[in-house]
This record gives sequence, structure tokens and C-alpha cells, in this order.
Amino acid sequence: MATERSLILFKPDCVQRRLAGQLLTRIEDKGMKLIGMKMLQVTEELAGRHYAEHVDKPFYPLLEEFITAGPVIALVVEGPEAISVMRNLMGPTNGREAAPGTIRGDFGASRQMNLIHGSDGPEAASREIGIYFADEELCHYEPTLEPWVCADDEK
Ligand code: 3AN
Repeated sequence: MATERSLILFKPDCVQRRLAGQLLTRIEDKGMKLIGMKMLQVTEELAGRHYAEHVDKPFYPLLEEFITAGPVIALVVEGPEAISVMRNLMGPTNGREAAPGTIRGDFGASRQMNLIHGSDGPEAASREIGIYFADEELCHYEPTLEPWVCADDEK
């Protein structure tokens, strides 16, 4: 089982709606290890790098306007299969289709105002973490409770 990292963003709607604490609690409760966190303003240039696969799509101008409209909180989480664990915790892109119990299912009903971003694969995670964090900004530590959160043969 692969230990993975995922780049998570609490988007401007999450920060503006003061939901950051509740979302972080869900991530911590799930057992994800937090190894990086910062608040920042996404610039147009940064938005273009993050959403490189969307820049030529017709909806990109609105996506850029939204993601640059206010500060975001960027996180790096680590854990066994962290990418799919986080995507299941978030629910699908469109909040209207997201099941109750997921972050998007519980806190919203919009495709654009969908509160949170999570990397969709190992390559994307590596690329996105590099966009938001320098290596020395990531913390390496062993949480004291780790043996009670995940068995050794699951890592
Ligand atoms: P996710 O946020 O689940 O990673 P992505 O990366 O596919 O989803 O999309 C990022 C953002 O791009 C979405 N939150 C949404 O605002 C916008 N977006 C994606 N697909 C569409 C679409 N077909 N029409 C309009 N906006 C879209």
C-alpha cells in the first residue's frame, strides 16, 4: 500500500464562509497526517499553473476569477492512499451530486463553489505540491498516536 501525498486547497468560498476549521477537523479525524499548511492569495499566474489542464476551456475565465477572488489555505496531507482517501472524503466535483457525509455533500450545492481541491493522482500531487510548497516548508515527523491510527502493514 503506497504512502501518498495530496495537495489540498481550501478554496476562497471555504475561507469566506469560515468553514476552514470544520474541514480541517474532518481531515484530521480521518487520520491524515498534515505535513504542510499556509494561507495565500492565488494570483492569475499561479491559477494558470495550477489549472494548466483547464486554461483553454471555455469555463476557465470564471474559474480563474473564483480561485483568485480571496485567500486560500493550502495543505499537504500524507497517508496510505492519501489521494483517493481525500477524494472520497471530499466527494465529487459537483456539490449537487456529492453524497451526504462528504465535505462537498454536506457543505455546498455548487460545482464551482465546491470548497476544496484535492490532487487527482500521484503525478498531479507531485506537480501541485511543487507549485505551492518548497521542500523545506514540508514537515517530517512521526505523530505519537500513529501506531493507533494505522497498522504497520498498511503503510
Ligand atoms: P476538482 O475540483 O474536483 O478537482 P476539476 O479539477 O476537474 O475538479 O475542476 C476544477 C474546477 O473547474 C471545478 N471546481 C469547476 O469550478 C471547474 N470546472 C470543471 N469542469 C467544469 C465544467 N465542465 N464546466 C464548468 N466548470 C468546470
